[in-house]
Formats: sequence, C-alpha cells, structure tokens
Amino acid sequence: MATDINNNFDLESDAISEVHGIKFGLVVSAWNKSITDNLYDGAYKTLLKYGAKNVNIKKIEVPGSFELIYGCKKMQNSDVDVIIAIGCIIKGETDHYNYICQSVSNGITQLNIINNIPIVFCVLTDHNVQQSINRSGGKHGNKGIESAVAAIKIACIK
Ligand code: DLZ
Repeated sequence: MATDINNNFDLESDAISEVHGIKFGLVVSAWNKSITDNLYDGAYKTLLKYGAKNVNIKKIEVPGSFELIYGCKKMQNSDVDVIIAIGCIIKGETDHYNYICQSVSNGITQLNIINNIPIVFCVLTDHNVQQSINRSGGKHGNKGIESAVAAIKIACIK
C-alpha cells in the first residue's frame, strides 16, 4: 500500500522553528461532514502541535468539494502563506464522482500553477464510506495530519 512506503511525514527541527510565523488557510468542504470534520481536526491539531498560532489559522467552509476550487482561490487572495483544501468525495451510482474528482484535482493544480500561495491536497477520493473512515482517523491514519505536515514543509521552501 502506498501509505506504507510513503510515510515521510516527520518535520525537520528547522522547519518547526518557523511554524509560529506561518499563516495557514484551511478550506473545508461540508459534504460528508463527519469525515471532513475529522480531517480538519487532524490538520488543525497538528498545526498547533508544531507551533502554529491559533490566530494564524483561518478556516472557510464551502458546500462541497467542487467548491474547494473557488474557496481556495478566495483564500489565495487573502493574507495566508499556505492553504490546505479538505474534502471527501465518495463514489456513488453515477459518474458524478469522476467529474468532481477530476475537476477538483485539476482546479487545485491550476491554482498552484497560476498563483504563488501553495495549496495542499487533502481530498479523499474513496470508493465507499469505510475507506474514508479509515483515512480520517481510522486504521490508515488521518490524512489531515499528513496534509498539515506537508503544508508546513511547502511553506518553508525558500
Ligand atoms: C453532488 C455531490 C455528490 C454526489 N457527491 C459529493 C461527494 O461525494 N463529495 C463532495 O465533496 N461533494 C459531493 N457533491 C457536491 C459537489 O461537490 C458540489 O457541492 C455540488 O455539485 C454543487 O456544485
């Protein structure tokens, strides 16, 4: 499994020393809210654990993952250094899942290319609810925690 070999989510001490000055923007989708709440909690607590200031963590909520693109664009135009996009897309009976997954990943990619405020991708794209539970505080960890570490690392790139 990818997460077993791709687990470089420790922080260098020099990165930790910079965290208190970094401004974080968390854009959270309300669709599948019980999952995205857990992802948000994981990210938020991890940022605090590494020294982020509460006043430097801004949150906006959007209705669904499709709206993460617009929410992140708005956040890029505010006073933040790095953004975490948090969502949970779960496959249903139709092709809707494919369109939303494609749109969100392409949209966030475009924003990362065009603008200078990096966006970390904390969007679960799962086949069923159990997979999402497993990745939002369950047996496969919490992707919100990993995303917070990624956000700190990318914000520290000179
Ligand atoms: C419509 C929809 C569906 C079917 N499934 C999800 C999902 O699994 N995860 C998610 O974040 N959002 C979903 N949405 C909502 C869309 O993202 C969007 O909010 C609506 O299509 C309105 O633009």
